[in-house]
Amino acid sequence: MARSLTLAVCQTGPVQRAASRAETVGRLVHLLEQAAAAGADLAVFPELALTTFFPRWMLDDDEIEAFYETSCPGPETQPLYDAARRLSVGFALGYAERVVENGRVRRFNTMDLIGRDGALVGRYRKMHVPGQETPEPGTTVHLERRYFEPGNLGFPVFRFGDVRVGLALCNDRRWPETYRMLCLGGAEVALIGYNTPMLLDEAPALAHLRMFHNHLPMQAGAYQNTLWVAAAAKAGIEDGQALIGGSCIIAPTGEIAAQALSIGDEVVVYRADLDLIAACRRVNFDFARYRRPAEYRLIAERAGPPED
Ligand code: CDT
Repeated sequence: MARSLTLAVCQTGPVQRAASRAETVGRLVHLLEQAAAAGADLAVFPELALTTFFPRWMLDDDEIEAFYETSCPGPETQPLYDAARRLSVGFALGYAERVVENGRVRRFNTMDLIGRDGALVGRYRKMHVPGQETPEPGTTVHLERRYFEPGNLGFPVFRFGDVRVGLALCNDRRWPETYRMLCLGGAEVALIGYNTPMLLDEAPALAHLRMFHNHLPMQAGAYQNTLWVAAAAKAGIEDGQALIGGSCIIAPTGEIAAQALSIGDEVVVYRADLDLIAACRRVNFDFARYRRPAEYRLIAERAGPPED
């Protein structure tokens, strides 16, 4: 029997610092309702979907707490989980996670996968945390490394019904290892959330390639790993900074099947044919037959090329 999963990318426009959680969660509920009305089974929201992209600022310790969730769902986010159950649509939500582990406060850039019943299916913590700990002259101020530890949960693959789903966050989408780990873990679908600044102070000459460099690695990742990719941006002018849109759903052929056109709140829905994965594997990617893992040792041993 043919297998499919109807995916929804719930792009959001900016979430300004002045916005209340209730207001933002209300927007997300509205997007989930649109996704459900279009027949979606599973929706993806952006990275840090509940707040402004606060790593663009140096903040005092007492200012940062407001951006983190200490439990998800919490009182302010519960309506989104209630909506999932009411609509019978799952979702993936990116947010800033603050957790106390062994008496130590830890902060992660996190995405949760939520089932159609509104309950947690699984959690992913962003692996590739870009930027700096303090502003560095000549670079876009991007202080994720100040506010988040690198993820410590690996690249898990979860069951959403009978479909295997993996998660990734923003900068993760630029690294081929992300998709390969998800593929080798059995994922058929990768859900990605992102916040990507339009301008690039470290290399202004490359700024016009921001959208190309958004889609290129996701299309390559989908194709080379025979995955469906659904990626949701937080887009538009957020607290004075321009973030790119370009949210999309990509087939295992590497083709963009559907794409957002705006830089505001927008839902894009596409029925993903999961049998296309097997077809793509037949054409080129019979992994078990052709891959040479023993010859790829350097990938696990070295972070980068030798420096001589
Ligand atoms: N959120 C995130 O990971 N953004 C990065 C921008 C880094 S610019 C210093 C990205 O890869 O899109």
